Amino acid sequence: MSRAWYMNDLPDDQRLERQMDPPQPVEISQLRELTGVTHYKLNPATLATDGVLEGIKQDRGYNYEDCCEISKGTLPDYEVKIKNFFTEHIHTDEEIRFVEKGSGYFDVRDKNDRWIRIECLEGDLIILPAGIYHRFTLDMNNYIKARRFFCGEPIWTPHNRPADHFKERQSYVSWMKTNF
Ligand code: KMT
Ligand code: NI
Repeated sequence: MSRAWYMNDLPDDQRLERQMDPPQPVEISQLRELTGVTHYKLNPATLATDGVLEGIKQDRGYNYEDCCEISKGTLPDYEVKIKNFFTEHIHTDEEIRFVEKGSGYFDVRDKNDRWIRIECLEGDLIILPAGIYHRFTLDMNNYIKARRFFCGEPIWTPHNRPADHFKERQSYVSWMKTNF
């Protein structure tokens, strides 16, 4: 997550950067107040021994973990899943992803409903709050391997937009208004 930017709405390949013209970068330090997204940059070289990820998991109560590898050869129903990941949706819980290998883009709506594209690279841990409208795409490298975390029994169900009647959506909107 070295970079984020407001993205254009052109019907180009979803895996391109889709920068505005001229580009409108978003400082990573602004990301939280604009969207409520939390992120950590971890060091892949020391990850196995430095205890940083274990500390975050403990603090945030992430007691479930699995791994998700997205590439044409390894993911069953690849085309369908790629399409579903990129359909705007919310979840009733946080979406927590740690990029172990490869890269991709999480697009999130800011508080004015504009798309911000967040680049996720090796070592990035991204936490999308419950109720935020978002989507995911691979980039032109066509590969990501991510760890998924959850508090308790995982629920991955996406609720496609419009999903404004969900209480988690309403809580997200009022939390943003109150805090940022
Ligand atoms: C999701 O829910 O959008 C995903 O799991 C995407 C792949 S994880 C980087
Ligand atoms: Ni999602």
